[in-house]
Amino acid sequence: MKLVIKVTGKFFDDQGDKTPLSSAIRSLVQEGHRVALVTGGGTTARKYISLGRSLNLNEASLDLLGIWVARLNAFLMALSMPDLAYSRIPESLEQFLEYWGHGKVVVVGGFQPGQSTAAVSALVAEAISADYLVMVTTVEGVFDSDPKKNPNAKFLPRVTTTELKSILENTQSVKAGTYELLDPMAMKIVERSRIKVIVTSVDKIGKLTRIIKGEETASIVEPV
Ligand code: U5P
Repeated sequence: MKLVIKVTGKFFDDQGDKTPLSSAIRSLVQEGHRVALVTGGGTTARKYISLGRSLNLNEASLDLLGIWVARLNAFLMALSMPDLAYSRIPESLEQFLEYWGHGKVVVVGGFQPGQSTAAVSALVAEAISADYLVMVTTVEGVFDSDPKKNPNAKFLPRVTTTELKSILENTQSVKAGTYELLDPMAMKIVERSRIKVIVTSVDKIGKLTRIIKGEETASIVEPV
């Protein structure tokens, strides 16, 4: 299968063990899957964006700071898998496809301003006709409200893009560093190409193989 794994930038926020991610990618490759990995910018991106705001930078410049941090996380992961991953981090979809053609895992951060790395992952998934786009987040999957704020939030094993849009509507923002699970651009791409999206948590990173087989609880987003 062709898989795009999008990992939240928050995964890179602390000093904890990062090997479960490279091990999971290694297992997927050993099972015969082709894998693209997309890394977010996390708190470091937000820190630079807020430094930029204090210097009165415009939104495009703030996005560029976020892109550079996401690329730094991508570079970290590529360096950690020298035998598996292509050594360069693509800066556009064209470059991604060029590197993908070499047959290795390609690790991606940001492309251009105006979107999040979720959009990058959707674009990449679309461009390679991925079987699944797996969004590895800080929560177990999709909930009907933010489980970090509402202890009664209900877990949704299956959700349509229409339902997800209305859940995200209140939290969605297009300011640098504040995009949520799927930004409007990512949503558009997922819908137009009917990309199958699985949402799971970083705690389950070691179970990616089982998640893809549907043997572990995760949320499936159905494009409508
Ligand atoms: N970003 C972009 N374009 C991209 C990827 C990321 O502008 O293609 C910027 C956004 O400001 C985003 C930040 O909020 O980098 C960090 O990415 P993320 O962790 O929010 O996905």
